[in-house]
Amino acid sequence: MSDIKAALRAQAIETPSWAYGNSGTRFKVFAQRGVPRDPYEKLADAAQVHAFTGAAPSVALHIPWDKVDDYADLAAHASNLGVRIGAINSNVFQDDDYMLGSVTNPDPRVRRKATDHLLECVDIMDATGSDTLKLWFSDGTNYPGQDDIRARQDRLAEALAEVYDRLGDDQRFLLEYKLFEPAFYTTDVPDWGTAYAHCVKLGPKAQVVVDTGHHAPGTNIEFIVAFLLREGKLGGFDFNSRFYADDDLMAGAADPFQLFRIMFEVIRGGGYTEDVAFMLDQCHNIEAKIPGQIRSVMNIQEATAKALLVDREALSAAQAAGDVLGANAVFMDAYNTDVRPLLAEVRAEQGLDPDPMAAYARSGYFEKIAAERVGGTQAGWGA
Ligand code: PSV
Ligand code: MN
Ligand code: MN
Repeated sequence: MSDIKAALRAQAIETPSWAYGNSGTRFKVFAQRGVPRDPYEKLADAAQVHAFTGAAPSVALHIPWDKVDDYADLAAHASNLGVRIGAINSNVFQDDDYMLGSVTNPDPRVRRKATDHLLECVDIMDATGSDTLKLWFSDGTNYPGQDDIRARQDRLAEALAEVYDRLGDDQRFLLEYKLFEPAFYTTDVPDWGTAYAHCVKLGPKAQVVVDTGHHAPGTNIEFIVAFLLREGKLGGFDFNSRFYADDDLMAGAADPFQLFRIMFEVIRGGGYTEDVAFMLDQCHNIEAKIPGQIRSVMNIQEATAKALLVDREALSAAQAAGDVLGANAVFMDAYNTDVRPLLAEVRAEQGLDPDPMAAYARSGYFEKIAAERVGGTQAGWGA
């Protein structure tokens, strides 16, 4: 049990700056009180999540949503708050020029502009000390015949190679895939296989990131995780929940069993190290944002604790004996264990309140920001 506790204490879950701002759907953004007015205040809110969970020491930025004049100063601010800058997320999907694509656009001028943005993100990594660049491309087409599918892959490969060559020795990029949206006919990086193939060609500093909301319904995500880990190509996760498409709901809310199965494969595959980033990619449209992040972190911790509890020896023995029901029972025993008391104990041993949700609510932080901050910004999504 002491091993399990140590593993839980070591877990780090990165929260996204955009989770703290106002967000919504294309129908309506419901503004909340006390939301941050700039990236500095987003970091302050993220620091609260870390303060109450002890498990969220880094914060992902999204550029240009988090554009500031002095990134080193922003990183120093994070450090003063007890957190650090995590992945730099590029944004080549919210500019008029990108209507027909960014790095895969048929127009070389637009491709240049998009690639330059990605290179600028590497500069921001240098300035903030971030070691990870996250690349998601909304590129694709809406109609058959609209553009040459193969030429778009060539353009993508060219841009990725340029960014790859710009990375420092201790930097990497994670290529994110998504089945569809906003492109509805072809998407240029629609699945893990496409992302994987590009990353393999480029080398060890290119890895795949799995956003749990980016698959067709029914996709076995834990298989993808097992496969990518086996190939040394799993760079991390964008965790969130989905009921229908890319819903960006709280991790572990829609399908905690799936989250457990994913965490089991991470642990089984030797991916429970700092090489595999556990990031949240969520928006809290109707729920409070800081508590929404705290709840998400706790949900991931619970899935992780259950996955760590799987009796691997008993499981292997049952598997080797071809004992289908026995193996499944070992697996389900772990999943059906109530790990909340264990996690409460781990927190207490770390000097934290065993109930982060209640402790945050009692802290008065929300009342303070609601009074101080007027006119918070939108997260970028729903803008
Ligand atoms: C795209 O749907 C995505 O998952 C990418 O990670 C973006 O950068 C992110 O959403 C922003 O929320
Ligand atoms: Mn994502
Ligand atoms: Mn997404």
